[in-house]
Amino acid sequence: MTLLLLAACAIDYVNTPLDDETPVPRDSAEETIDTGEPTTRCDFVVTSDPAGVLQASVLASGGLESPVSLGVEATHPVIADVDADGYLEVLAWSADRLVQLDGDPCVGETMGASTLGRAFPPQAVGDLDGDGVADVLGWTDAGQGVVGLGSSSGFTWFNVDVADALSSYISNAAYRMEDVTGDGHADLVVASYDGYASDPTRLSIVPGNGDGTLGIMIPMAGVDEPSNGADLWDVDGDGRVDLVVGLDDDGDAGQVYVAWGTADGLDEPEELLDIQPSYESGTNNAGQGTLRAVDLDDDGDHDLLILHRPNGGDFQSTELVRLEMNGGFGSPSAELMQSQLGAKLTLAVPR
Ligand SMILES: [Ca+2]
Ligand SMILES: [Ca+2]
Ligand SMILES: [Ca+2]
Ligand SMILES: [Ca+2]
Repeated sequence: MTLLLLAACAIDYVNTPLDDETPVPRDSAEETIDTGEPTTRCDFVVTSDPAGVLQASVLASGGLESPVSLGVEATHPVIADVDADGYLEVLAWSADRLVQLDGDPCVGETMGASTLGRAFPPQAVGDLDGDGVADVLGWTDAGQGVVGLGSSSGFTWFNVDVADALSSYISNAAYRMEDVTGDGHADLVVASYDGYASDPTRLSIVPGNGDGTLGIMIPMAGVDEPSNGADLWDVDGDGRVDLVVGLDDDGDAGQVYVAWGTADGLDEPEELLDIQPSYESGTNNAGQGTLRAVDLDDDGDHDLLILHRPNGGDFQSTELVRLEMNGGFGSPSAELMQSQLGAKLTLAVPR
């Protein structure tokens, strides 16, 4: 794949509050850099280094600053303000426990990890109960769904049934939980496949009830190949949330699909882009990865971040590229953001 390197846009990054609340300043002694500005808050992206240790890259000036190690080997990171203090936290899966990393990398703070006493990797983040505070959802190895409702006083945990949406091999949640059924309540979307090689992806919606609980799984049209990445956002700006899903090294390696949002669901997926057009069939090619959407250049629509193996083989050569999604997709240009990332499928963006 030829990467067209785009000149970084000289746009000052503007912090986007997650809600209308004024950030609560924390103990100033925690901050190692005095910016001279009012309380600093920013967004950052989490990937991992070749050893699988999480690292944060602050979003600034239309791109990503150099990554800073978070000192914790973990997978399945999600980023959201789960305690309503105006600062982002990272939830991740480390040493078989759910951990929360606190601290603001935007002002040079070290993010410290604490164990939440739960044993499931985060899969998705969103506001399931509509209280304005981000919630987390995941499932255990045994397929038991778990929801943690975020609040200023900590999480409220309970089990949910997501078993019908999962497969015995691989199941990936769309990173964000957003309303795709049109009732105003955030929903879970799951992409799962039953084995390696060219098995198709089953897609399903597990509708949210608006109180954190989930309803009966709704199957939707799937795609022909395995999928390891999925995210929900309004790609074409028509006011309806869309599903972007794909990225495997088998079948049509590197293929990404979009399922356009309808009034009450998601349309049949269609081809969106292919980051490995040199591989149109076969198994174990380059292209396996994951994807997340984030507005890197603060122009109001999201860019697509794709973490993938451009050369096949192990994940030592994983790289992160940005695809511009200006009001749709057209022929996306790719800009290399980071290379030589390690652990596979470790990519989180602010909810
Ligand atoms: Ca917070
Ligand atoms: Ca919530
Ligand atoms: Ca819904
Ligand atoms: Ca849309």
